[in-house]
Amino acid sequence: MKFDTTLYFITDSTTFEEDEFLRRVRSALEGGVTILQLREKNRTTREYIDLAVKVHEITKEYNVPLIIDDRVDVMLATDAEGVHVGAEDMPVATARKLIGKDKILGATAKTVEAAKKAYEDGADYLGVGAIYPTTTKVKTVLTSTETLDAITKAVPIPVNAIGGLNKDNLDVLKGIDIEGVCAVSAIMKADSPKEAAISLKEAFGRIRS
Ligand code: TZP
Ligand code: MG
Repeated sequence: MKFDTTLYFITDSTTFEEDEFLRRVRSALEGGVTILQLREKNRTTREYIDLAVKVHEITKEYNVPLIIDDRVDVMLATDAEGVHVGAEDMPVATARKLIGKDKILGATAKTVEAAKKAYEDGADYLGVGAIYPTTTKVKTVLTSTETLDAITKAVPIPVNAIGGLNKDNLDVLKGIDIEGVCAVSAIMKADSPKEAAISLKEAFGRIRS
């Protein structure tokens, strides 16, 4: 399936009522996010599926692929466009076997070796980070921009930077052949997710050119 990771929005619903969360998802899509990941850590399977169905209805309106974090079963149950697995989630090769060749499979990689393996095992894109410390609740360590650069050179699939990124701090990524940037809080917690998405996309466009 074709996809564009230029502006990869990862959601965090933890501090919002559902209506407000869905309103923010729509606002971010209005602002031009190109791919959206639903990332839920504290919901039951039923709740995860229910929310994914609602989010999927919105992403479909904007023709933006919905990626489900971690949970292949939730992706299959909702016919979302893809799934993203981290180092502690289902192995990339197993996920690929379960979802088939047409769904989008993303993986997290923090080293060149892990990146190559994820690619060989069937990942379609990689998320690499955290580039900066993040305030989003996540178990992660920092990844240097040197490692990010080396990963982009080691694999032929799109590589996105992630972690603490916002419209004002993308300069460290200049000259590195990333496909796009991932953001949670810069969009999710903005007064206007739409405006935040627009300015993040513009900022990335500037460092890329
Ligand atoms: N993986 C590495 S950092 C991160 C994830 C899921 C969270 C990024 O969140 P934010 O708010 O954009 O720093
Ligand atoms: Mg994960």
